[in-house]
Amino acid sequence: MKGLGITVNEHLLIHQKESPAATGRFTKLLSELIFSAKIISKEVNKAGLVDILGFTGEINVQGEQVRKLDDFANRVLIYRMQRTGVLCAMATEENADIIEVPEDMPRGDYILIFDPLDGSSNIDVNINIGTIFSIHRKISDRPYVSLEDFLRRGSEQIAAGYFLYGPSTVLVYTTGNGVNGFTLDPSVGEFLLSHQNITIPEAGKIYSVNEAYTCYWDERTKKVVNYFKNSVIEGGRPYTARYIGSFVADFHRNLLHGGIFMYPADSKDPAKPRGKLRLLCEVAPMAFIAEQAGGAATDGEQRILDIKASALHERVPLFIGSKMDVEKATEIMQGK
Ligand code: P6P
Repeated sequence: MKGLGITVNEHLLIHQKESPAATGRFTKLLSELIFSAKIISKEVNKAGLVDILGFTGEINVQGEQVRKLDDFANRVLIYRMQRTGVLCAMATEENADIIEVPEDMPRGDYILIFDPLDGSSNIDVNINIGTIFSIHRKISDRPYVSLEDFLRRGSEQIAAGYFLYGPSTVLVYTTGNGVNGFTLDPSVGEFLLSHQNITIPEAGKIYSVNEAYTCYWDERTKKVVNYFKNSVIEGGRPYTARYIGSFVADFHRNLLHGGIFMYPADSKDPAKPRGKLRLLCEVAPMAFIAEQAGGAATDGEQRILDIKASALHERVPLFIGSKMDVEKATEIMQGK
């Protein structure tokens, strides 16, 4: 019937045979992620009205001050995802170590890695923020979970996605068979299919990078940014700059409209020479989505999805978005 949208679960059932990952257990996992996101979305949408803004006074493993909403989102996801019965362990950007599902709870062989609330520096000023998730299957045949089960290549992901909390709450995810977007209809509390088979334009008109760090970049990085900043074609300028400072929001805009997002290596923080974004909980899931939508993602040298993580909170430089733009940036970074 026209006007009745397709829910996420209906979409999963329709496409279950096409996506080996889209099993009943995966549906259960995604449903619990969706329920968690609905809880988080409700708090985000009333953040200015209740005492959920500001800081908890703690410092997370990233050395960042933990915001109350970050902590809330992290606790909701850990609590709910532990009870799905299909996970054996998880890792979150907020916690130093992996979190095994307690022995007294039903367990499965899925592994979940997530950033509970990315872009949290924007929370207090009402700018879009998001939850990013990555799903792997346990590989070791040992009864217990080890760090080795987490230090994987992005190409091994079973699924990846994000929730974007903004004017509407949007879910975008892939199970390796294209990318689809769903928008939460608060009146019925369901995510309805709103962006079917998302395809990122081959070449974009947007470049996203924090140019305040120019003085910290190497010469090749400066050359890349100058290419997008100063390209001229007949009829004017091919690119415009857009940078929200919230990765999920910047990525989502470029995914739909085309463009490149860059967070290059820089020398501003000796503790983070390879840039700020985390491979496992931010970069690899977005790279999976970008490639499934016909785009690309590299660290300036190699394909993101080929990088085998060497540490749980490893950071990597990132060039992600429209295929032609990422290829151009990577060529320049490689000195071609
Ligand atoms: P900068 C948010 O804190 C975040 O991790 C990403 O969401 C965002 O893209 C990036 O940091 C912004 O970092 O250094 O430009 O403020």
